[in-house]
Amino acid sequence: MADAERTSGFAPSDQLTPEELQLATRNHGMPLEALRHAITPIGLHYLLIHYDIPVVDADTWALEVGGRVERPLSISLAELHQRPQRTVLATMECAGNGRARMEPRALSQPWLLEAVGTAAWTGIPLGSLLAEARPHRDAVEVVFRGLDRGIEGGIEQDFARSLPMEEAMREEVVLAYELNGQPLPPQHGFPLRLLVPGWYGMTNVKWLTTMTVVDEPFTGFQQARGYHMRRDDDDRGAPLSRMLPRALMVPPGIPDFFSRRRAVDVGGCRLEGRAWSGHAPVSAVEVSTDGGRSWSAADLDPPPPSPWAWRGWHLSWDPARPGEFELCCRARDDAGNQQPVSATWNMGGYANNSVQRIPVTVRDPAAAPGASADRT
Ligand SMILES: Nc1nc2c(c(=O)[nH]1)N[C@H]1C(S)=C(S)[C@@H](COP(=O)(O)O)O[C@H]1N2
Ligand SMILES: [Mo]
Repeated sequence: MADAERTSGFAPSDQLTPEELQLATRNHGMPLEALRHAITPIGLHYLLIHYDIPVVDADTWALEVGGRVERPLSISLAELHQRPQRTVLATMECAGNGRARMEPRALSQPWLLEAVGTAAWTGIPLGSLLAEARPHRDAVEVVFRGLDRGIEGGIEQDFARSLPMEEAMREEVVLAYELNGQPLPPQHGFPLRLLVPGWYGMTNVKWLTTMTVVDEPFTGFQQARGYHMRRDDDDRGAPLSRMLPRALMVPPGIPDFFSRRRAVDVGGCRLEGRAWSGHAPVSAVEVSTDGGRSWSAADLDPPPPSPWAWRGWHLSWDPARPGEFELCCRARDDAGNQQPVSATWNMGGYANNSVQRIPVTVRDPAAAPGASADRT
């Protein structure tokens, strides 16, 4: 039982396994300098694909809506395009973001901090389609099934997740066929994906093929086994849903190629980044330049155009002398959730919103290696 439940075990603390590297090269993160874009350009948004990316023929594909409904539906992509559309700007973060920084580290996609992006998703409101299908009174959830199939925890499955009826009917939930004004790229779920603003990434089922209204909670692997905050093998754990608050900073200055350690010149420096929470709007961001011993309030940019998108922040920093510094940032939301210095460990390495730490070397520009050569 313990072995079947455990998807893949734990990693040696100081070595990346070949399997983790294999996943890391398939599923890329958003380079943190792309935090400068309010809307993440296509190709810089992070990617997470459990199995293989399906190739879908848009002419023969149809979305099937069935189960506990009075009017089952089968809708082609062309028909979906003719319905009233809605665009939602939303920040999406993988529940496993930060996993590689947990100790011991769960063997899975080894995210550091980059499993996030913000996009304009266009499609049809899910509620309108459900209303048309007329769910029975006993409906409790909708199950969303993707076209991708694989084996996980020893179980062969289609990627599938469910949502309670009342969440599915929320007005911001869409079935999206466009990303930033372009048809969904294959890797982001062409031709149609679910988008539930505020929830962790796994909720947003890609390559959607069926939606089934059910009268009891869905027990599929991704719903009942994966994505739970489990302390040990015997713990069922609480299911993950909405994103906890997190602030991220654009790493300042310039990087060393291999270590990516930052070099910043003595003098003024603008620290900036973005922060989000799936529970409530971000109310504050604080920055530390001394490894978390002291904190200063950052200035928040005007609220984003959508309550589901991250909010920009900035703070000027004047490192007056050369030396070693550790920059940190943390966010709070209106619901009173505060980003912890160190998040609670759990078996899947989920929801690790521990504060970001960026080691920075502040240098005297005149003494910097190569500086004079570049400037003449
Ligand atoms: N069908 C399907 N949907 C899926 C997944 C998947 O593997 N298959 N991955 C999920 C996970 S874990 C995340 S974090 C998001 C990632 O969406 P993106 O790749 O468009 O950023 O998609 C979710 N939807
Ligand atoms: Mo994810």
